[in-house]
Amino acid sequence: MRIVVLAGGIGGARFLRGLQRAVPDADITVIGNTGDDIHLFGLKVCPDLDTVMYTLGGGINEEQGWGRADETFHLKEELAAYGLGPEWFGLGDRDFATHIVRTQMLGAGYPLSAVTEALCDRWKPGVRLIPMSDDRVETHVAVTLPERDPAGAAGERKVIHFQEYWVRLRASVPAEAIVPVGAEQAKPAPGVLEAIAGADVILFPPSNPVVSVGTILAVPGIREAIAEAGVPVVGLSPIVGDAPVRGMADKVLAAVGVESTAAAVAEHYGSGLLDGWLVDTVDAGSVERVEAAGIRCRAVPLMMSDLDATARMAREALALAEEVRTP
Ligand code: FO1
Repeated sequence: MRIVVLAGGIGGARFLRGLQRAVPDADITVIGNTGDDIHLFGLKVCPDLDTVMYTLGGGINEEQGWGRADETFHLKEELAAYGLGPEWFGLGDRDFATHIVRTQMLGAGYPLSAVTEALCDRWKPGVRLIPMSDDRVETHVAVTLPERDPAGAAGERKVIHFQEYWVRLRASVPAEAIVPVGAEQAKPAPGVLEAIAGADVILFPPSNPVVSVGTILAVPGIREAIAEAGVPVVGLSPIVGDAPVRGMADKVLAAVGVESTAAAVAEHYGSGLLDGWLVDTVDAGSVERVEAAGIRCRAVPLMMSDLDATARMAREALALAEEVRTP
């Protein structure tokens, strides 16, 4: 079975581990979000691609869901000693090696998709990981700076990099606008449209529907390819009981005028894209509203508490896909 998954960071990576457990013989292609990418110390950092690669390759820091296990931060400390910022983004020594290899290969002219393939040669994630685009896309967020913020005057309106909003500000102020800079000019990376066209099923894991899955869909051609693929598209809600399971998805959902509920996220994706939607059992009351939006809906446990629980979720998603598959 050929499965295509649009994945962001931590939630997407954890779901993929359960999917691999559920269907070990499946051919899984992951289209990875690159809108979270950031250039630091002259290096290109790809948080969502690395989180998938490390999580499935066995190198992830399990508690954090990002960065490497057994990490040290000597390089970060030395850079700070020289006054070279930013200090708010925790790049570890082992992680730096990934960014140095990536940046060196990009500098030699390899596209991000080829670089990602080369990095995966080491990590062997067991899926084909393709960035959504080889072109630079970086999500920025418009905010009104909080009091006494070092980045500017209190109350000053500013557009900052997503990572600064997410990591330095901890999404503590509302996101007034979310802008995937460069998305309009970006082209799907080689293999992306082919994978979608050749899929038997397409899954939206419990990743952030705005800054992860939403950014992937913002690359011209990807949303259309999925809508026209003619195979089941099934998503799993990242919102359980009106709150994001992890992260701060509610902050960015508000920015695009979507309430933080499982049903609202399904409606946000729309029946033109989604054929099926899984909500958690606590949100069983929203099944009717999702079905009224033309999207088949089932309520099943959606907490990825361990690998078996995640594998069960993946099986439920694949079962729903067969239910909605039109001959
Ligand atoms: N997230 C944090 O909350 N704090 C960090 O210091 C941090 C550093 C970091 C370094 C490399 C990397 O690949 C990810 C990192 N993240 C950090 C997570 C990152 O902000 C998120 O994983 C995604 O961008 C959102 O899904």
